[in-house]
Amino acid sequence: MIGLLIVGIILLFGVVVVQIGRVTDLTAKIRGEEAVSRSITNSQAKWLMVFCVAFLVYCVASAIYYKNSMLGYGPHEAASAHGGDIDSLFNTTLFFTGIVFVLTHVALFWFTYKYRRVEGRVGIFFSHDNKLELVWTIVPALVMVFLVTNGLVVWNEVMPDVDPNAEVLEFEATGYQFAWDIRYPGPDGKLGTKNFRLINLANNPLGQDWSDPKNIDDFHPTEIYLPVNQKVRVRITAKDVLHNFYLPHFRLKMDAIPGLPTYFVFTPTKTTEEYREELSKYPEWQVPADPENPNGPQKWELFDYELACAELCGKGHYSMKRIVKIVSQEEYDEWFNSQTGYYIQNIRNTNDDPFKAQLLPYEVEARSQELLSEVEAALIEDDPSTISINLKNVFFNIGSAELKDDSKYELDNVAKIMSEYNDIAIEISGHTDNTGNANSNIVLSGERATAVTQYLTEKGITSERLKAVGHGQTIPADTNDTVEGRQNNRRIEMKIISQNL
Ligand SMILES: [Cu+2]
Repeated sequence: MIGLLIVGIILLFGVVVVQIGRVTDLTAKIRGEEAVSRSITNSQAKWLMVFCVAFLVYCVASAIYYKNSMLGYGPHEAASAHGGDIDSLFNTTLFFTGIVFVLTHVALFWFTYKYRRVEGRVGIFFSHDNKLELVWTIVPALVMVFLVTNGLVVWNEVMPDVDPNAEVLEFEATGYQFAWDIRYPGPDGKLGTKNFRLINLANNPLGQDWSDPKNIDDFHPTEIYLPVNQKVRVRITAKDVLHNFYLPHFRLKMDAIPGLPTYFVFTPTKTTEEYREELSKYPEWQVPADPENPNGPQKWELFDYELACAELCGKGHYSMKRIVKIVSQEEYDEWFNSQTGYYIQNIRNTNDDPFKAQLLPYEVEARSQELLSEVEAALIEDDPSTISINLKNVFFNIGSAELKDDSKYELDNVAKIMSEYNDIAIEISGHTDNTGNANSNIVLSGERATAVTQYLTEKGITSERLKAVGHGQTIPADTNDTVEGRQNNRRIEMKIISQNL
């Protein structure tokens, strides 16, 4: 129906044009061609002047009307340290190009009016004018030199990379069709190495080399958190086609190129909360975020900085959005500490783990804390000797009392705790599962317990504070019917047998 109406309107418009043409022809015949042509020229020249004024007024009015929606104006002042420089660069350019824009338009339309066809007036012809040539070459050249110099100064301030040894928070953004993979370096502060040949969509989207210890704590968060006023270096890269890492509120925009990391260093200066505060002062943000729910949160309350892709990289391009949160250092630390490494979550102890049978430093550290709190918990009991503490990761070669190398971590922790609490004595007990001869199990478990106390003596704990016993299979901790149960039964335990030595 609407289509039919449109066709009808177009047809009618065509008829009107043809009719006007006919009427003009007829009047021209009646009044003479010359007179008609003169009157048309005059009215066209006047209407063009009217159009010029209306157009310029419209340009200025729309700029003023939409001012608060533009980056750099109203609530949208830059949220980064360098952003103000870029904004003032834009303003300077806008000032000069604005003057030229107005002048050329006024001249264009004024000339069509002033030099409209007038009976008997002839144009002046001249082939060359040195003065004119000089003016329109030198003036734009001077303005260009000023703009380019200004631009170079800002470029040099905004673009330099950081000193390789500088304390800077670095994270990595990898664009792909159609999302960003974000990677943070974890507590070691260093991003692990990558190799594109290792990329595997199932459990290694970035191709991290798991044999590099720097990769162990790297984590892949869903949101980008950054502490306010902290210098940040983003390593920007891509996996498939060109993307563009764009943080409009921070005036940061950098191409993401497959195979060639680019960098951008910036310092966020406004927290998300502060930016929201700023927005809340403007009426256009004081409206319900969801028009269907007038009592719900207002638009400014739900504002978030965002990362977008500013390259038309494919049909899902619009979905390359990530929330960016700028928070205080305390909030950042809390968030940072709640993250778990990608390796720890997805790779540890799988077949892709090159450290499968080994203990890793973070595990040793975590176990050290755990053991200390188990000992402290036992010490506040009325009778600590009722509490058996299972010593984890104490391993022996099969059928022998020879300690394996990995056992030293746990035993060193025991030695450390005993030096700290230098008034306690402990009993080390050995236990086995029910395979083999019961008596020889008692002997073996006793020898293993002794091997442990011997190791502790070597670490400087006096033998009076240590007692070794072997219980063999007599005190099982689990069932002996499953492999796992038997494994739990083969163990070394520790008990605090006296305090205040
Ligand atoms: Cu993209």
